[in-house]
Amino acid sequence: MTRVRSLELRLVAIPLVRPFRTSFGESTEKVCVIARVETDDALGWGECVSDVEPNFSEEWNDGAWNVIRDFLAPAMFAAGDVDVERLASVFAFVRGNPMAKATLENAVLDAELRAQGRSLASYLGAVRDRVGCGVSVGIAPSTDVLLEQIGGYLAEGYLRIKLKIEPGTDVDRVRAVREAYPEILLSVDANAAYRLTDVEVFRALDEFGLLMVEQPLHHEDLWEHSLLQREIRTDVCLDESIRSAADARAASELGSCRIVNIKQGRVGGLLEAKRVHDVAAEFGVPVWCGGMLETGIGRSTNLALAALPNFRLPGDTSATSRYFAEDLTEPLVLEADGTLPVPNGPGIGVDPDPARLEAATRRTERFEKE
Ligand code: OSB
Ligand code: MG
Repeated sequence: MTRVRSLELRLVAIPLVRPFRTSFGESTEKVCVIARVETDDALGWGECVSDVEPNFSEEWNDGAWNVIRDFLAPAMFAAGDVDVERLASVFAFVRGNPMAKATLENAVLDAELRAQGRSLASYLGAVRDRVGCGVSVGIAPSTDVLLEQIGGYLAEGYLRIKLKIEPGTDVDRVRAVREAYPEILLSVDANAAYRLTDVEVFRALDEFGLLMVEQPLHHEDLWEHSLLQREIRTDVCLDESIRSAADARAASELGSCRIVNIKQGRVGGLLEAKRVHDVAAEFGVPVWCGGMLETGIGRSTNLALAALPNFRLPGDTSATSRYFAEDLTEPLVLEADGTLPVPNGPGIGVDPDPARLEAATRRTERFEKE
């Protein structure tokens, strides 16, 4: 049981080492909400995976901040002594808003585990101490620039390359990458930019031996994904469409995908993420850990999750240098074998550097239990 005494929210901003473009927009900096909770026994940290605009999902930073301030934090304080495994039910009166809910659940869980001296990885049931890393490569200004970027990532040792695609910047780019690198593990992520009538694009992509095609169609359409999956050989992987373990079950039953990308924030936190993992395992569907360009706080959380047994493919959690010149935490550094170590200290196993956190902060608000 944990009693949260106070909550501090910060909006932080850190420049990205290069712009990151997807089918829904471009970012040049990482801007996110960081929660710090203080319990009777420890401090805990949680990073919200929402972005500046509601384009990957319905949530966005200012919205998440207000939902936490006006609904989730008051409910958490009113609940008093609360078991982190019951926190989701304390928050259930708020419809949706998984990223905001996950932020507080992560922070409370981190505090609880720090108080016990136990690592998040051990709590979740980790079976490995390092995690295979891929890179998600944004839509580049040209094919030459893309090939140069990929060459750099492969030289660093990354085990899988994921290309962001959008209509018009897809088959030709993938062909060029495949010709340059015939053997690499390669996938694409459309972030819901296509329609079922674009099936010819995916038939063309079938020729390149891709590991998967991630979220090709509308985020709310499991049915159309099941139709597309029947029409193509490449495995469909769902990201945006999977918001819960129930969605994972529906998608598996329907045959909407053969692989699931798990992002703990997208599904409302680590406990639901573990349930998604378990449902997928039940259906023989491999999962891998996605990312949202998190700082070291969120990426350490992801590394613990990715140590569970059904995370069978390299994930999107990359080293600090792929995102930031300076992170909030000590840099996470890629090992020679293309892995990142799973943090084994108490809780998420890393701490934000106070000076860097302060320098990155644009706004702070504190809430106390009455
Ligand atoms: O769809 O997986 C995605 C980043 C922001 C929003 C959505 C996605 C991504 C990525 C980057 O692909 C993954 C990462 O390096 O964190
Ligand atoms: Mg994705």
